[in-house]
Formats: sequence, structure tokens, C-alpha cells
Amino acid sequence: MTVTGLRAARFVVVSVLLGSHEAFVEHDPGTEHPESPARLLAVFRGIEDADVADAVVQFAPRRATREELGRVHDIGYVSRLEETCLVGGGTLDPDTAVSPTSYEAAIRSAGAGLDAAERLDRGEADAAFLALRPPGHHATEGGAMGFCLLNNIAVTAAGLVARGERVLVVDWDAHHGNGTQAAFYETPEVLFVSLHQYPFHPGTGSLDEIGDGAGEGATVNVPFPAGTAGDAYRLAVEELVVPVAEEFSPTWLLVSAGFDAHRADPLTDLGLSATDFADLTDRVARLVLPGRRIFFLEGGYDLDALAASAGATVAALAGTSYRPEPVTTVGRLGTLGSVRSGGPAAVVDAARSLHERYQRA
Ligand code: OKP
Ligand code: ZN
Repeated sequence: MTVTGLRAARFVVVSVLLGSHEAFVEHDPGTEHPESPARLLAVFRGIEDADVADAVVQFAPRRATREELGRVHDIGYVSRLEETCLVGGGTLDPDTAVSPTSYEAAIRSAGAGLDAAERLDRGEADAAFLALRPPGHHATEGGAMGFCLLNNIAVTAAGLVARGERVLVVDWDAHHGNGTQAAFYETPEVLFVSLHQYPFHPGTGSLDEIGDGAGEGATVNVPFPAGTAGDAYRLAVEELVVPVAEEFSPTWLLVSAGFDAHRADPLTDLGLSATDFADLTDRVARLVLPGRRIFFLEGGYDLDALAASAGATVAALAGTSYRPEPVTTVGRLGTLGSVRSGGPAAVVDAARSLHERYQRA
């Protein structure tokens, strides 16, 4: 082997952009709120514990522009959000409050995916993980909802669609991504796939929500009952998400990577482990080429579970197999659930037969 060959081999490292900003820690939704600044510190700790420092390249995301936000949001709402923060903060919905610093956090969270896409286009890495807050997937065209101010992932997807891309959005946060679904309900260039607890907050995400008009079939909901665990998620990914996504042939993958489906989470009743999130990451990442993968932090409210899950996800993106220590906190689920007939597996079957008609023979 030549010296040049050796050098090239040494630098074949799968690298991951880690997007975060001080402003994300400063957004304050109020004391005792589960969506706390401490969550980001947990994410950083988890990534540190995953021992992927060599693979991770940090960046400070830029702000989204009004034009970029306007693809998803009513600009009047964006102005009201900015104004509310400027005058000292306030409450936007029963679960969602802002502090003076929240606008800066929101607008950089909304710009983070666009910035990541530009960097990935320049070849800076193979994937990006955005450690951001506030989360985004519940935010709608005209308003804040469920801890979310601006729909970070939707703003990115809309930006990619505007330049002709086909975008697969996978939302595995335990709550249904109602805002993202609504933004692209009639858009055939965005395949929105959500796995979530159901019935549950925010109430949407039933099996029969499949998109409308030109977007019919491009919305896929997998509404899992309380108690669903990683085996059912793997089944759904293999038998439903992979075939539907391959048919769609996405050029980009965006993931609403909430970690509140972890069995230790205090807000939900699902039964995943950090290792399950690594497996999900590994499988969905392969649906697109390297350099076309962006993961957005959404929920995740047990700090140890969040740390382990984010670490496992970033490690999987970096191509290493990090298996964190099991988190021993007991969540609302109590005993671990699994696939049962008439339970989670039946939901996967129902979703699969519903979406079969949109597949080529
Ligand atoms: C945000 B994300 C009690 C119900 C709380 C809000 C849940 C928001 C979750 N008031 N519901 O999807 O993790
Ligand atoms: Zn959630």
C-alpha cells in the first residue's frame, strides 16, 4: 500500500455534526417544567459517555429567516411570538410558556436543520444531530403548542422541498407530531411517518390519518397502545416504514428524535430502551445516502434515559456500537410491555394493509 493509501484509510471516519447553541439552554418555560434546560446538559453528558468525541464536530446553528419560517408559519404568529418575548415573556398555551430569551432559542432551533443541510451539502459530515430546545413537532402554522414554539423539522423539510428534494420525516417521539403532519398533509414530496402512543396527547395520529389530495398515502401513522416496547417498533420499521420509505425513495431523512418513548419517561407509557433508539437510528439512517441525515431533538423527560438514548443515537449515527448501562428509573409503565396479539402487532398489521394500496404492485 502507498503512503497516500494509508492516509486515506486513516481518515475514513463517519462524522456527525452536533448542532447546539447557548440560547437553547437559556429558553426558560418556567420552574418545574419537564421541558427544562437541564435536558440539554443531559444530552451532552450522554454523548460524552458514548465516547464518540473523535467523530463529533460541533457547530452553532444560524437563525431561520422570515422567508424560511413563512413556508410553515403564519408570519403574524412569528411576530407575536417575538413581541411576547420582548415584553418579558408569557404563556402561549396551557403547557407552553416563553421567557425573554425564548425567541432567540426558537429562531435558532428553527434554523438549525437548514444550517445542518447546508453543512452536509458541503461535505462536512455524514449526519447531523441537533441538540435543540424548544422542541418543534407540535407547533402549527399559527401557534405554539405542547412545549413547542416553531416547527423546527417542518421548516427544514419545507426548505428542502423548495429546492426539489423528497423528504422522509420519521417522528418517533412518544407524542404524535401533529404540527409536522398538518404542514405536509397534502404534500406528496414529504413522507411523514409517526410512531406514537395513542390515544394520548395531542389526540391526533389515528390510523386513518393518511394524508389528503396529492398527499394521500404520504402520511403514515402507527398509533401504539400504552405498554408497547422496542420489539413492536422494530416490527413496524421492518414491515412498514422500510417498504413504504423505499417506495417513496427519499433524498433526505429528517427524524423527530424525541426520547420520551423510553420506559423510564415520566410523561408516557411506552417501553423502549436506549439501545432500541440505537437500533431504530441504524435502520432508518440506511434509507438515504450518508450526508442526507438530520436528527432533531424533540421530547425526553427522564434525564438519565435522555442521556443514554441521545448517546446511543449519536453513536449509531457515528457507526459505533455503544450500549449504555440500562436506566433503572421506573417510569409510568412499571413492568415492561411487549408485542401481544390484538395489541401493538395488530396496529402494525392494520397500518400495513391500509398503506398497501399506495405501493406499486
Ligand atoms: C412534547 B413532546 C399535561 C399534559 C402535557 C404536553 C405534552 C407535550 C409533549 N398538561 N402534555 O412531544 O415531547
Ligand atoms: Zn413527546
